Amino acid sequence: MTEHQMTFRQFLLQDQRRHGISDDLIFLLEDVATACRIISNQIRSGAFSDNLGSTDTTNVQGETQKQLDVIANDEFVRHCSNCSRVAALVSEEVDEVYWLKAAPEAGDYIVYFDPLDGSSNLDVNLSVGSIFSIVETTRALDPGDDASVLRRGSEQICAGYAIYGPSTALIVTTGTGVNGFTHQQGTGEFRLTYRDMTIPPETREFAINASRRLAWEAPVQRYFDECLAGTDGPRGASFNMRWTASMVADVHRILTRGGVFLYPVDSGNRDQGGKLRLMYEANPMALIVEQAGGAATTGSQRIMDVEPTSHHQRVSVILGSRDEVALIESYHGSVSG
Ligand code: P6P
Repeated sequence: MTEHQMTFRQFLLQDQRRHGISDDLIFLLEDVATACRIISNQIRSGAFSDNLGSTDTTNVQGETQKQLDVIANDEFVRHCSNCSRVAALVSEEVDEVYWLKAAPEAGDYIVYFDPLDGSSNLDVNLSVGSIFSIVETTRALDPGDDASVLRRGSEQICAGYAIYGPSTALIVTTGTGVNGFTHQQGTGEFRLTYRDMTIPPETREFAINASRRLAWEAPVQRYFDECLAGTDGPRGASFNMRWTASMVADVHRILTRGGVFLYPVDSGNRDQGGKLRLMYEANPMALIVEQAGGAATTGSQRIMDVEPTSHHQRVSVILGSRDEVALIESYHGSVSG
C-alpha cells in the first residue's frame, strides 16, 4: 500500500506506533471524521432535501442559524458523545457547555467545535467547513461550571478542520505535523493526500475583508496599504489578495501555498472583542498553522498563549507565513512600543 492510499485509520495507527496517541483519541477522531462525512453529504444533497435555508432561530453569536448549522451541530454532538473519555463539548452554535459526564476525571477530553463555519456561503455554493479542537484535561472538570472548560490553546492535543469544497478533505494535527485526507467517493474513506503540510515562511498573498479598511487600527491599515503600493512601495513587490468569507477555505489555501490571513479587532467589532472566536476557530487554526511552520498572533500576543475568560470569547486573528506575520506584529509593536 502506498502512503497516498493510506486511510485515516491506518494513518492514525501509524501515528500511534510512532508517537503514542491513545486508542481513545483514535476512536474520537474517527467519530469526528464520520460526523464530517455525514455533514458533507448533507451539504451536497442539500438542494434536494430542502435544508439549505435558514431557521427562525439565532445562535449565541446573534447569527440567524441555517438548517445545516443545526444539523452539523447535532452530528458533532452525536458522534463525539460516543467516546467515554469526552467530558464536555463546546459548540459555536450553542450558548451553554454540553456536560456529558456526571463525574469527569483527569485525562478526559474537552472538544470545542464550530460545526459549520462560513455557512453564509451555502446560499451561493461556496466552500464551508467544520473546525475542531481537543484538549486533554489534566485536572478534573467541575460539571456545570462552564468556566472549567477554559484552556489556553497551548493545551490542545489535537486540532483539525474539514473543508467542504470541490472535494471534502480532513486536515488534522496531533502535535507532530499536519496531514490531510481527501474523502473518496464510493468507498467513503478519507485517504492521505496531503502529507506533512508546510507553510512557506514568505508570501506575496494576503487574505482580509478589505471593505473594513476604514475600521482597522493603524498597523493593519499600514500593512494593507504597503501591500497595495506594489513594487514602487516600501515592500518592493506586488501582492495578490484572496477573501473567501470562509476561514477554513482561506486557511486551507495558506497551508497549501502560503499566505497570511487577517481578521483584526476593529472599530466595528471591538465591543465584541473581534469577529472570530478563540476556543473553536482561532486556537485550532493556530495549532494547525504553527505545526505547519507558520505563526498565529493577535497582533500583540501568540494566539495559543491567550488566557480565555469565556468559552465564546472573540479575538483578533493574524496567521500564516511566519515572516509576514512577524512583519505585521512589528507594526503593532511600533505603535504600542
Ligand atoms: P466577513 C464566517 O462567518 C467567519 O466566521 C469566518 O469563517 C470568515 O473568515 C469570516 O467570518 C468572514 O467574515 O466579514 O467576510 O463576513
